[in-house]
Amino acid sequence: MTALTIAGSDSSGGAGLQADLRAFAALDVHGASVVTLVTAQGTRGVRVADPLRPELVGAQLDAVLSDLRPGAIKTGALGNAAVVEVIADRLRKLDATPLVLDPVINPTRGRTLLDDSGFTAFVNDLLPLASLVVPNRSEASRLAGVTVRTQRQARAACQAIGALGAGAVYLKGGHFEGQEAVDLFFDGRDFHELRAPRLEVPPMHGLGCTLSAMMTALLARGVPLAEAVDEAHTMMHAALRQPADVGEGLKVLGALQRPQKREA
Ligand code: PXL
Repeated sequence: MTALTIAGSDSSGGAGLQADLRAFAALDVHGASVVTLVTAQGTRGVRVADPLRPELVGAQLDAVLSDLRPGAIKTGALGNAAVVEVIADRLRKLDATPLVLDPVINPTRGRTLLDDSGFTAFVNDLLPLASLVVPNRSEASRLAGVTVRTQRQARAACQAIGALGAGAVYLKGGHFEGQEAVDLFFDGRDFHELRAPRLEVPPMHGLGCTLSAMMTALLARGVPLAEAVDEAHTMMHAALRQPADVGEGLKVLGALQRPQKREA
């Protein structure tokens, strides 16, 4: 079983394609990786983010897609419009491969990972191809063009993102209720809330990449979408209990474990 990540390199290893490959491996899925941009960063923040030439991104995609058969594909940091367009061009030609978009715009600390024209290209060219988009609240606000603070706004944002062409939306931290952290999954028709006890976690790096990569790996294994988001949510919640201290700045996730072996 193979999944493909199309994402940026994080030299600290906590996020980006390094986090994606680690999540794929935790779910016994072979990872192919197409690099879109290279960052220079430790755990304190992104110092440099440099997109690759679009031809080089296209050549990687052609090499992978003409040979390997990923069961699911995800995107992460994409950099600029030229890179987004070359990816959309190649993905448009695939039919029925689940596509998960992590709409990475700004890292927790440091330089932007998608410029303004890249954002426009992302909305116009990639969103309509997506099976699932996995924004945080600020990304959802930007995509939907509405502020996302309340539960009602979170639901409206999911519907607006669906109307832009995405098949489903998983909004991280859709709202908070007392002691619970609630994520919101919109399957294109109905809303589902995924609840977990709210944890006191230190500032961390790579959570969004890892969550969307776990979903992608499960889809590659043939797990249906609603089960894949639920299982990834459970795995993430368990992993959040063990932050790893690898540098002076943000913590990263420790061990990733699948709760129990299932058939798929
Ligand atoms: O967490 C988002 C992210 C994605 N991809 C790369 C990153 C980051 C955050 O720093 O560096 C390459």
